Amino acid sequence: LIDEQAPNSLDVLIVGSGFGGIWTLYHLRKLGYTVRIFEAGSALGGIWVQLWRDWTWTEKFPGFEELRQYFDYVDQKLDVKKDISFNQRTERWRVRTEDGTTAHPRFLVLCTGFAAKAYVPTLKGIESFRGISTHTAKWPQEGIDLKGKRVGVIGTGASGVQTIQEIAGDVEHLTVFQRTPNFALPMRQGKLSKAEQDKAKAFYFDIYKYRRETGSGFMYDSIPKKFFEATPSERRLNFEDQWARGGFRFVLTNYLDYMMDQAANDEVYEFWKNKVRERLDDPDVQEKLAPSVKPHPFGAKRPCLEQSYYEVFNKPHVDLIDLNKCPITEVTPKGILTADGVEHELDVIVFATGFDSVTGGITQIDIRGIGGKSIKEKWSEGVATYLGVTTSGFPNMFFMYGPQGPTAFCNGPTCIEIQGDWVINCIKHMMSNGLTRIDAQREAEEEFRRKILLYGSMSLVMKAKSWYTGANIPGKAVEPYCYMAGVHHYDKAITEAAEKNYEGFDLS
Ligand code: NA7
Repeated sequence: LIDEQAPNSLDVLIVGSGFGGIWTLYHLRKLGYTVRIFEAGSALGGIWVQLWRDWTWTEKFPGFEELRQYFDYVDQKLDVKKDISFNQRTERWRVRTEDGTTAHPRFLVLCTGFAAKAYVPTLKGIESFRGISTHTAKWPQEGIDLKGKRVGVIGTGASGVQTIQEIAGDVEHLTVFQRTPNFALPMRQGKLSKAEQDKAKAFYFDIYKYRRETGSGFMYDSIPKKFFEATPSERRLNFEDQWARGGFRFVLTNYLDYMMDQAANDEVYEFWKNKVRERLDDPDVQEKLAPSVKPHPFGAKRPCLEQSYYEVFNKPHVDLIDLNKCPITEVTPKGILTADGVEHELDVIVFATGFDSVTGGITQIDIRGIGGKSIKEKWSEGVATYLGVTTSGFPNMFFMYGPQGPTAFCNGPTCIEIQGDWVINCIKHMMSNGLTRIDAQREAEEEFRRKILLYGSMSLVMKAKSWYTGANIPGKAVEPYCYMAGVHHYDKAITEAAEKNYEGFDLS
């Protein structure tokens, strides 16, 4: 630290401010040397000979309080505190991996992604199943050949949808266990030629720049208009256009307020429902996959992209079980028993049941900060971060694409570029200014959390039980886990904090 501030100016670095340290500091300084103590604790301490003349002890083996008073007295007499850096436990993380590898980095940056901890529900009899069971997080799993197998898929989130459309052509029989239908959007997959990409590269720079100026980090943005400011035919034409283009456009180039205005949201759903129903043969299946009464607002759960998902359900070897009407009673050695008494015989069960998202990847690591408190404990009642990149009490630790960042509502790479740049610039700032420690202030963190909750409360997202809100994991605090005010605003907010000399942080 000292060397970085003024190269070669430090004569002696002492570790520890106990008796020996203070003694040595005091005397070396009298000799005219430049001396510094690094002390792990936050006050003077240790064992030392007494400044005996003026000090009277009360006991032979003085207690903590008296020792503290004694050291205050020492400081008065010798004026040593000014040359001691407290809380200087070398400011490094101690990291140990499962295989025993250790590291002592100055900074710890968690790039664990938002879906690192798979979730499998507790189902009665789950251990008794004699076939193969697997989770989509492990997909594709070597050694599992689904050809000619009877396969059950539980869950119809993005992973379920993708798995179902991929395997439907291979398996002998497919049973899909659905709790909530997915409002899937047409992907419009297509090949990209080199010539096309070479042409686009000419304006990549602008694409990269523009993505940071949009609400969700893509190269397109919401229509800058409220839903009902547009005429019905204008809306219809826009919907058709975005639907035909495919991808996330239908939700991201929609009107500004369709995730806040229930009536607007209802109209978007109607459009979606009719498009999907056109592709389904059986009215019963239509009602299950695109119900007349929607279970939650459109877009309140992450819509996924599909290619042939709906056509799968027109095939005779595919069954769709509505778990709301007919829940799973138990897993049996042969398959899955549902409440209507039917035992669905299966060779393979695929759990497409999601993740302890956003926080799970971090809390599953035993990370302990100041005072030994684990991050899991800290976030057990609700997540608290400052700017979605740090959390107080865990100095010199950063994370990205995680809690309270735009994560769920952002194009992943854009989010990572914004947060990654921020973290890199912060570390650069610290290294070049001889700073060894950065920690978010509690108050700044609380204020940031209030904003996250406020933005969440303005959105229909909170009306669905999903990984966006933690409601998909039993016992997890239900609240908005991500920043919902838009990527451009997020970028601005975290950049401003850095520009204001890391406002809201304690740096030392
Ligand atoms: P998701 O989106 O969390 O989906 C999980 C699915 O599993 C969802 O359909 C759930 O139904 C279902 N589920 C969860 N628990 C159960 C139980 N106990 N019984 C029946 N069904 C259950 O996870 P994904 O892996 O698909 O996608 C995660 C993200 O990865 C995705 O959003 C993309 O961003 C990429 P529910 O809807 O809760 O009724």
